[in-house]
Amino acid sequence: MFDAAGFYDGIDPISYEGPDTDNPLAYRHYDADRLVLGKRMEDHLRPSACYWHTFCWDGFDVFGAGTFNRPWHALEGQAMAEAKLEIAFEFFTRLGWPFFAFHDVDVMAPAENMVEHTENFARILDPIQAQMERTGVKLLWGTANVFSHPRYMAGASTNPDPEVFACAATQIRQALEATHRLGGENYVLWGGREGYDTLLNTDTTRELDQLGRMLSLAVEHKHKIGFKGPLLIEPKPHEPTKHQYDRDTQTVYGFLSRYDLLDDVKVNLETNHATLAGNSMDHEIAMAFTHGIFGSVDANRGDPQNGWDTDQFWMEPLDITRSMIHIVKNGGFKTGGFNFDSKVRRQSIDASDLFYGHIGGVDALARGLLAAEAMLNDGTYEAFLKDRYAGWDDQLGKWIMQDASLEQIAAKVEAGGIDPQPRSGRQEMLENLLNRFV
Ligand code: XUL
Ligand code: CO
Repeated sequence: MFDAAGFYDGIDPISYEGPDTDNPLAYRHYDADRLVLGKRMEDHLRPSACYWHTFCWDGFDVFGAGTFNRPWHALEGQAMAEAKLEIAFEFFTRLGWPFFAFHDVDVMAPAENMVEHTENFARILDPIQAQMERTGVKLLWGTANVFSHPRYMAGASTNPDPEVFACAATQIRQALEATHRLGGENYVLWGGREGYDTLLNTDTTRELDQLGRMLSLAVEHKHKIGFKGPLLIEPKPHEPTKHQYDRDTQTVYGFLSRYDLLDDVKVNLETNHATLAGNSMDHEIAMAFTHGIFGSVDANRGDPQNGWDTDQFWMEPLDITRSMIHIVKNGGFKTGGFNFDSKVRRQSIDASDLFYGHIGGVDALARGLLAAEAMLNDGTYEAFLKDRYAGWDDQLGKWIMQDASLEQIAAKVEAGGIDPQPRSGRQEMLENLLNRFV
């Protein structure tokens, strides 16, 4: 019998001890039951640990082999999958978080072909359900990995070969049904290789239609099986492909409008993807709310000195607070949460390092949430914004937005009496205000 608890020897369940504790294995700010703006902190943050970085990755990178000593990696097939499952749920319960997230291939015995995939994935669902029932840990989202297997090297939905599309559709069907059966709250589609490496071999018109077709099929199936949660596209501009079609929130919004998918599909925004696209995370969040497609967040960060997806734990107080303000003032998560699509560094080889990463990450989110609460309670920020746009709630603003023609507007200006006076944008004052509460 695999000794899952043994892997975490000496690590007790993590609890809140407050900002002054010197225990590195305790929460300093994440206090699940603390009320923030009338809601429990846990219900604001809805933290979720991910399966792939934490239990599947062995520390390999493009220059070297795995560095982690994870006993379950030495096992094979179903025994490996079940040992990993035990390890994962020991971790989730020690963290005391409400959610986890997985890809089909993360949880199952490895499969060579689609027939094996179908069998192996089906075989792990009862054990997952049993662990969820035993621990009360819930599924934030499920997804299908349709980017790692060599068959997907030229894309899944956007592959030039319809047989590959069919395999991806099969995985998506199975993963969506599994997510539904396990009570998952969302279903995610990250278009890992839905893009191109060179336009010389790519028909972008066909590929976008294929991507639209896959999404429409998934939406239809979601309704057929009665899955109530949203499908979430996860924007990313590139990596592994040179260009990914789901570039950023505004691009995804255009795609969803074009294929008439706005009722059923939202976005899962990842910090490191936003920065790779040259956007800030608060930009992506603000745009998602503006377009009515905010779904969930993959919390992590990149490194400003290298241009790839390093998936580090998100530890930037100002950045987190700016993002949190937009989430909180727009009503927060509905079905989404903060999924930690984050991983420890390759030299962080111990079980304790997994805890340090997740403890620090959720503490940083908690601090950001408290700072956002203070900033919103202070009122200066929202009053400033209201005042800045007040003209649009007055007569002239309403008339322009609702009734006037270009001719009428011009006639009014030409008659004199309209002479706008410049007003400060107060950026420094607002930045100082933010810094005060962080
Ligand atoms: C890859 C990434 C994925 C998705 C799920 O950059 O973020 O892990 O979150 O497929
Ligand atoms: Co992600």
